[in-house]
Amino acid sequence: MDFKGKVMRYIEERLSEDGALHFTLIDPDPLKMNVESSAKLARIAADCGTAAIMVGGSTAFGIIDDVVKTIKEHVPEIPVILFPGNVNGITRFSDAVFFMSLINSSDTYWIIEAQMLAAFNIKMCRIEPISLAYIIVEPGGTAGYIGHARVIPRNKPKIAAAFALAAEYIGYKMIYLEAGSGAESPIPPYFVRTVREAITRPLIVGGGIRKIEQAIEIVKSGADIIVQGTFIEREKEKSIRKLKKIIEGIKNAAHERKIKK
Ligand code: 1GP
Repeated sequence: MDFKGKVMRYIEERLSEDGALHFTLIDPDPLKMNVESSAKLARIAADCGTAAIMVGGSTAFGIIDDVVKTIKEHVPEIPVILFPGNVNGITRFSDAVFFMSLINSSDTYWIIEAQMLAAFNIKMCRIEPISLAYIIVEPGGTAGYIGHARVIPRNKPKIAAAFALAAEYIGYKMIYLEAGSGAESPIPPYFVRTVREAITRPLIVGGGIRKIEQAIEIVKSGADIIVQGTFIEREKEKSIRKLKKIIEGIKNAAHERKIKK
């Protein structure tokens, strides 16, 4: 399917159909993944019902072109969205890019300068930019360290909510709450709820989500999109049954949430 220029519309349509979605993050770090294993994981995730494949990571380099091209060949039915860790995380083979700004960084490079450096490249690649405010919460992992984030303490959800509301007022299309890839525990439900209540734009939550109960609680608290990377990477084929259940759980939790409203 051709998603060129239609990815944000696809996300909005899927959100209005399903209530909440699951995205799979593939980190094409050549030290742990190769082109074939990345495409295989993407295929497994799509078979389980994930709604999009995100490709990127803080330390990804080198093989991004081949990884995205191969994923597109093996998984044509859902979009591939870049999740770039830096200006080198762009490839013309993807459908869209999260044009993200790490809004709680203390370094202007991660807020607007990397974006300035990448903007014309994205225009020439003809991939759809989807503006996204990226907010890193404690512990923050590699993304927090590399991005000079002033990580938001877990007992200060109002700070994150204020960042998210400011991002919505500025005009970002989506808000992403990140605990850091591989975080010991995901962002807690009360934290997600506080941010949800402040904003109307789609809310993405990721980092450390491994169990169905965690995904369900986060959706019940108002997340629109759950991102999983490490869990799928670690479990590989073994994740199929569990991942199907998690994605079903997300859908059911969103349905319940809708009825309660
Ligand atoms: C990281 O939020 C994503 O950017 C996914 O985190 O790898 O912990 O699933 P995990």
